Amino acid sequence: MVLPAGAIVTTIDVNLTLNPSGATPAGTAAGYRPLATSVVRGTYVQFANTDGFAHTATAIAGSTYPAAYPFTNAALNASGATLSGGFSSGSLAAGTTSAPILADVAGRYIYGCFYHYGTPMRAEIDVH
Ligand SMILES: [Cu+2]
Repeated sequence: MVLPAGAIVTTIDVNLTLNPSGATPAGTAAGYRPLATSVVRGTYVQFANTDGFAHTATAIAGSTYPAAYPFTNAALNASGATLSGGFSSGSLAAGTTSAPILADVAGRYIYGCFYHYGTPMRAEIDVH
């Protein structure tokens, strides 16, 4: 994906080994840093896996973390160019970074990891 000139990209760190867990408006979260990322509408987010093993960052419907496991195997494939349209980083190998995703509509977007949702590897993006 080629970003427009002057595009602002916020990188969310993906690391279940090092990033602390904590409370967020959507519930208890872990594995991403920040656990609640605030971005301005019209900017982009991307996910950088700095861990030693694979993760995903995959959209979850709703605005609080569901108790039941929310993903299908589709999470393992990269999809989605906008937060509002749903997205997945796909399976991000250690040391890799996802495609940028446009923060197109204000709101709270929750997401989590296909492999470690129960850890609880999940977080939120708040678009203003
Ligand atoms: Cu994970």
